[in-house]
Amino acid sequence: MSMDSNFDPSSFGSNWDAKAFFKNDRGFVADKLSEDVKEKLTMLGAYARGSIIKMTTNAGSGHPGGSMSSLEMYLLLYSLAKLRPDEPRWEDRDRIIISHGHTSPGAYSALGYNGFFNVKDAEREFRLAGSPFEGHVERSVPGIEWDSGNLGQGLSAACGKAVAAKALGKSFHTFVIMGDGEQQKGQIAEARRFAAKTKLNSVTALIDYNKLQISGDISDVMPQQIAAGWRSDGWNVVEVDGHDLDALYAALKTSYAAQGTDAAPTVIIATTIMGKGYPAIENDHNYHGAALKPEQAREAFVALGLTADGYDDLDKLAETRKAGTSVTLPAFPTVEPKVKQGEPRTYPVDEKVDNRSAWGNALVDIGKVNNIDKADGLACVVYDCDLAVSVKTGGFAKEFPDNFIQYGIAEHSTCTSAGATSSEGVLTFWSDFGVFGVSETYNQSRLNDINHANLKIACTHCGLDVGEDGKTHQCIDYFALSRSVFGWRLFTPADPNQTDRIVRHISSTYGNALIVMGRSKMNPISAPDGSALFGTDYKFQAGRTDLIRDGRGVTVFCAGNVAAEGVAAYEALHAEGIDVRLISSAHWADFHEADLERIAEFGKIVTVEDHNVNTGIGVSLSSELFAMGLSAEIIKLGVREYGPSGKATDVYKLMGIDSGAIVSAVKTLLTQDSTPSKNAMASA
Ligand SMILES: Cc1ncc(C[n+]2csc(CCOP(=O)(O)OP(=O)(O)O)c2C)c(N)n1
Repeated sequence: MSMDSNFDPSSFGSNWDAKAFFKNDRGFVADKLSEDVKEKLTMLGAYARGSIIKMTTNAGSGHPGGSMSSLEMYLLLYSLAKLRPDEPRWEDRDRIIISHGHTSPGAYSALGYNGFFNVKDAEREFRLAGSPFEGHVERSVPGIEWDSGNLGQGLSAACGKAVAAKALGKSFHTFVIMGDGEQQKGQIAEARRFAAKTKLNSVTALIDYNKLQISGDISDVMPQQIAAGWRSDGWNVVEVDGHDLDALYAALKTSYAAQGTDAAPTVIIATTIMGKGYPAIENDHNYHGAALKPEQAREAFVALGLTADGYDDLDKLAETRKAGTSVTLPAFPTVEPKVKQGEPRTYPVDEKVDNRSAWGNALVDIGKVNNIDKADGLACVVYDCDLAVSVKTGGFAKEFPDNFIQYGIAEHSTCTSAGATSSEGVLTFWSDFGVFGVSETYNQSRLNDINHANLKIACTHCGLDVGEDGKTHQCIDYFALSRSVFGWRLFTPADPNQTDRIVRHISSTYGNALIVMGRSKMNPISAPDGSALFGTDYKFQAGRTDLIRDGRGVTVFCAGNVAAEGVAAYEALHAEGIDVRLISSAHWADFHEADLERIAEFGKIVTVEDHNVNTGIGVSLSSELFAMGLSAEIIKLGVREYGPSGKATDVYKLMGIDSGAIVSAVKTLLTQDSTPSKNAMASA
């Protein structure tokens, strides 16, 4: 381990090296902690507490209280779990998920003193703009597995990792550490039921039971029966003193050894003291999230027995911090599954099919062509939240029951678990209705994005096309929400054939992706010659728009479900001798310049979307045209209020996004005396 001037190796014995010292004990192999190991962990505890204080005092902010109460858990895990400090992303390592991400100083100290990096770097740069040592744990720091800070998601992530281990045939164990106030989050209950149901005993949960949270005593803020809650959901509950190394070790070892047996998963509820180690702040909730002043920090060093000459380098840390960050760390590597797309299916134009069936069929094809049910096949799972019949993953479930995961009505946890599974190199899908798979789980998708997951979410019942379910079920914000998370790619197929191609495309390209579909059956869109437009010769091109019909005067620009309305409008206008240009967009990346020019060529555009008109494609297109210096008159057709219950065709009509509304908008633009766009003048 890299020593530095403020870490006094003489107190550990000559030539002491954490990496070498703990190496043979990793994997909780010893029956109990040896005196030597215990002594070293105790000493590391003092140093690590000193570093927690240095980090937070130097930054002038952060969370010392919980970091100090969780510390023995961090030390035991980072010292004795199956990890390689020199090879922190070794694929068979145990996974340690920190759910209460604000205790990052605790994790960074324990990792630093185990030789994952130089703890001095974290002391100097904690919370400094540009440093990897962020306020909440970040995966670029060696040893950290999952960015967190949004409380309540860690257990779900741990479950997702455990699902991945099973799918990949790996035997790593996953630990997750949580706060006790955090137990108030409902998502944790979703995850623990899932873990209990699936006997996920490759997960060990730990709770830092310091009985305090930001606003004070956890039982005043929100009374809860933590142990009883876990027990009633079927977990094995072990209660220990969280500062007693022997007791904690015994609990961890027993749970670790239970992996693969018939035992229920274990939660270790560790009673601790917030601010443990500096009596002046112990059990004081004010230090949940407040840094000590330098003079308090100095007092704390003395209380911790850290009095070696030169130990107090707070002034030097403050000085060097001014120079800015100097630590750069490689990004967490992504694990990309190698997926075969299989042969596309083409649905004939005279056969009514729904996009969701096309999705379900493509999914089965992908399962088959990649041998996902064979030992040497691709690791692949599909998550469901009690909607397989409607979202058309039932065929997959029947064909591949072992690859199908029923998570119940627990979308928040499912979203996080599925994201975590995908991050381990497992081809992972989750299918749900739009309101649950997009609108309800925005924050979980955001955290998956921050973690560079590779989750494929297929949402049906998007827009107003939800059958007769009405406004509560109409997801009209998929564009706005998915565009608000930087990494998510949004796909809006126009018909079943394009759905098929896009499912194959997203399966075989890395990154989070959302494909949105309506519910209704439709005839696949035809080319002018009557063949399927997205048929055998069609190749999906990411980031490009599709010319459905060419014409002049006005461009009708649509996305997804409403492309068919665009075709109907084109035909009605054509019958009256008006030929418009009809373009649809199936992938919402930044527009290609040539596409923008083609859309704006006539200076008159009607945009049509089955989405909130205030935050959808119309406004997005307008701003991109403006940025390119292109001007056009635009009529935006879209959803302007929550829609009523009814058949999609009737609801579209009532809400003004059907073919009739498109025809009227085109005629309005054609009768208006308008200034042509710059581009139109140039091409005239
Ligand atoms: C979902 C969510 N809500 C609120 C917060 C703000 N927050 C950060 S820490 C915290 C209290 C956590 O209490 P506890 O789990 O007991 O941790 P400890 O105080 O022991 O560190 C809150 C409310 C958050 N990070 N995430």
